[in-house]
Amino acid sequence: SIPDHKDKVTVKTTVEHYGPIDKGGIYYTTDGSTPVGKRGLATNGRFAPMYVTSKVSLGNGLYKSVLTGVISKQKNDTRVKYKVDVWDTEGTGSQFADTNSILSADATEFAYYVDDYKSPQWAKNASIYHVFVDRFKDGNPLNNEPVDPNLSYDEKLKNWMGGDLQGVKEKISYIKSLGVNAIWISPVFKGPYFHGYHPADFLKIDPRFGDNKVMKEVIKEAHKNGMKVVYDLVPNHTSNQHPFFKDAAKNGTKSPYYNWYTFTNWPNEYKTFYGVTELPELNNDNPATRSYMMNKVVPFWLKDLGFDGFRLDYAKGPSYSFWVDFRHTVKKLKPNAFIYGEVWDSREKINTYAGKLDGALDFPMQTALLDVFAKGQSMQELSDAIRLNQETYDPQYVMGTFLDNHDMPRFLFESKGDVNKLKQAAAAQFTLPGAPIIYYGTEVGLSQSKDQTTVDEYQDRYYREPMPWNKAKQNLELKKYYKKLIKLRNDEPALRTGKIKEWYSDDQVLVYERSNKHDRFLVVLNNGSAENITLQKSSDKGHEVVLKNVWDKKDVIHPGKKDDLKISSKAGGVQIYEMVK
Ligand code: ARE
Repeated sequence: SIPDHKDKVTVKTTVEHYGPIDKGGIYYTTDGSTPVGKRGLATNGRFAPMYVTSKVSLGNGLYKSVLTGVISKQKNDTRVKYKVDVWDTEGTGSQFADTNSILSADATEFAYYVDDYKSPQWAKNASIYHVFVDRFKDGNPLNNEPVDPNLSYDEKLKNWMGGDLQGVKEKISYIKSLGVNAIWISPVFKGPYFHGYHPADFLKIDPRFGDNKVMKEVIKEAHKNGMKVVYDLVPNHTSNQHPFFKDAAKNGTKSPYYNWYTFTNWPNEYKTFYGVTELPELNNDNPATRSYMMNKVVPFWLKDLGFDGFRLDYAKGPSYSFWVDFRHTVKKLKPNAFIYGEVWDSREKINTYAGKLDGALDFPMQTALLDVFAKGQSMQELSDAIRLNQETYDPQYVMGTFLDNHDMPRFLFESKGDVNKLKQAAAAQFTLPGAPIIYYGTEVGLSQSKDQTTVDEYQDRYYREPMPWNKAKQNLELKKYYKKLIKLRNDEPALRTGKIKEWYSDDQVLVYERSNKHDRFLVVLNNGSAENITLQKSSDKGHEVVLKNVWDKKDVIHPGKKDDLKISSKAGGVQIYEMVK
């Protein structure tokens, strides 16, 4: 916050942007509300003009400009919230996305210009199936890595297990049958490991996964079935086996790739991903690296192979500047592509990527869903998570909601195998805002054979066990339940993009409404024992409300005109009603 005694604060912002800008301004509020405004008109709070005081070209049409403006405030306004907007004289430029910051004492900020962005419509309506290629389906046994058949299962889990793109292709109809409309494909870069996250070549598919031809067939098949396909891109680092890194480590400053990495003490000390020496971090702010990423890597996956977007691995690694450029590059090639980041961090941090990216994975929501349903924490935590999401995330930002992924214990393992808890969590996931993601196998009850008890370097192997294709090993009832949930969401726009409003919450029960102009749904989640709850009829002003259970379509509740709405919630249950007047 800013010192009390000041009544004028100079705000200096450095903005990276495409094309010309010559004007700017600050929208600010002092009552804690989020400032809203555009091109000089404040919707709430106040507006102060800013002037461009310097401008340099960064090449490729990217510029860096410094803007200065002055905010006037009352003596006791300590929590000034503001956002900066820049545009060109014709008013065609748009605004940048770092909104809602709290003014600090020096009020100097680095901001990043993005288009007045809109996330793709399809992404807002997506349900995504997350495939981990090596563990999904072996479609071509001829490309398997030979692994000693005498190894124990636990040892095998550390190695390549045969899943490949041919297998994904064969299972497109299975994925389609679940009802989802998008697939996220784990990395298949050429590289040493089965998970693909150690790229040794950004432009080659590892032969153990397949080749360009089968990759294109996967995408074509998915498209034929009305599904989008998103690739898991790893822009932050390469394998230390990557020829670029090997060259830099061998030839030092004589190597053209020396500046592609950050050597702190050549050749053995360099910046890495999380201290993993096998993963030297790329210096994506180096012009040659940046240009390679934008002009070679992005077009390869998006245009040559035909992906519909990217899940961006460790998105908080590369700079904001990189993401501004990335967005511009992607949208120029494919305006409708969806780019969402893995920013495993707080909501506030995640939201700093809004506008640079279209969306992000919702780790805070995952934590809440896990805590409440698998671990039996208070339902209040979910209620808070929903409210904080509403308050924090940019409305255009598409949040991918999930219960588990390849980096964490499976939900069903955490719930100690309690399938009912998984069903509850999934029902919440599919009736909450965001784009729900299903980690392969969750829908058939895939869990873990073991916990990681001895901490070795492969802690995560049990999060990635093979998909059980044998129906005898699948929980078919659970699969049916998942299909029902997905279908319900597909059928009801209100559940996908409608508003959310909480009606009631206590430690074990949460009731919320999802609504749009046409439809209203009421979701009752109970994490404990049966309860009778009375909902205030506030918005229904004495109208008669009929609640229709979405599954059996029976009218279940007809409260009288003067009554409040009474609902009995089932122990450990989920009830979803359509509200009919
Ligand atoms: C391997 C072993 C692991 C071992 C690790 C470190 O398998 O058991 O712990 O090495 O020695 C990929 C592979 C992993 C592999 C890793 C390194 O999938 O199997 O691990 O490469 O070789 C942070 C990052 C987040 C990252 C997670 C894992 O912020 O971006 O850590 N997730 C992505 C992918 C991973 C992938 C990589 C990044 C690297 O999804 O699969 O790993 O490309 C807190 C922090 C988070 C932190 C989180 C987990 O909550 O806030 O920032 O996430 O804990 O550590």
